[in-house]
Amino acid sequence: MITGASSGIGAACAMAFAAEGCRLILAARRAGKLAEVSLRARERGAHAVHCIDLDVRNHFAVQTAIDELPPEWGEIDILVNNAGLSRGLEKLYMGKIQDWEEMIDTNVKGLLYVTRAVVPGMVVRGRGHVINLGSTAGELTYPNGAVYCATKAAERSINDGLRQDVLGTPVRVTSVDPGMVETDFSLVRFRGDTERAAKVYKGVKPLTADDVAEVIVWAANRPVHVNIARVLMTPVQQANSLLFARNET
Ligand code: NDP
Ligand code: 8X3
Repeated sequence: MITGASSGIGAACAMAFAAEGCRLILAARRAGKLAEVSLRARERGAHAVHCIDLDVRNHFAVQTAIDELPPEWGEIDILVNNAGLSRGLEKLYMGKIQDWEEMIDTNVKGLLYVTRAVVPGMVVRGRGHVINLGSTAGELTYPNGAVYCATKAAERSINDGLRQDVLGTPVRVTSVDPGMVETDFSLVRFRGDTERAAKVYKGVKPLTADDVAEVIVWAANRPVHVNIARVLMTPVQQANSLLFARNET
């Protein structure tokens, strides 16, 4: 099951797991985009695909979606907790409360809701792997991004806490923490301002969504006794969330 599978890293994960012949549950709010990803995933080799129109901020909807999965889809082996977003880039004391709430509700509470709905089944069945999307932003806060960075710092704590809480079961827990990845992320952050979004990637060859998906599938494909706790990955031109070597052009 991949949340936020309608674009970017989530859609790339759908393709990468499809190439492994997996059965995929794809979740996001934009049903049309999900249907396109679903079609491509089938062409790529997915054994079968089940799409769920889901807003992870709605606890009741998340729990119901998991509880009401058709029986042949009920046993989720791998959960990629990917749904997430940033909104705005401004000084904390000038930030918009609505933006903060959207980021916290999606990146922290949404991740918790999906985890709470899916992991009990993994524990009972004695198999499962949760792969959470963290970020370099969770390691080192950058100016004007305190709330987004805080959500990814929270992901880090939740990832580490869950790994401790499933200890003694065969369930694995991994955080994949990328730096700059060129997706719709900046377009969403700047609410469709393409010029401002393009500036984020100026003079840098960013990671692609496929680069991240490859690492996620790699973590999932380790032998069952191996748990990859965390993978921090950046473009070569990025050292951390603050330091870049941009080409002068
Ligand atoms: P995209 O904007 O391309 O994709 C975000 C996905 O999240 C979309 O599929 C969107 O689907 C989904 N989503 C957002 N809000 C909700 C919601 N309330 N309920 C369900 N799905 C939701 O960005 P990325 O692929 O880059 O982002 C994916 C993850 O990777 C995020 O967690 C992000 O924080 C993280 N990340 C991104 C980095 C980057 O530089 N791009 C770097 C490090 C981490 P829909 O709108 O259809 O609901
Ligand atoms: C996304 C990467 O640095 O733009 O998590 O916040 S960054």
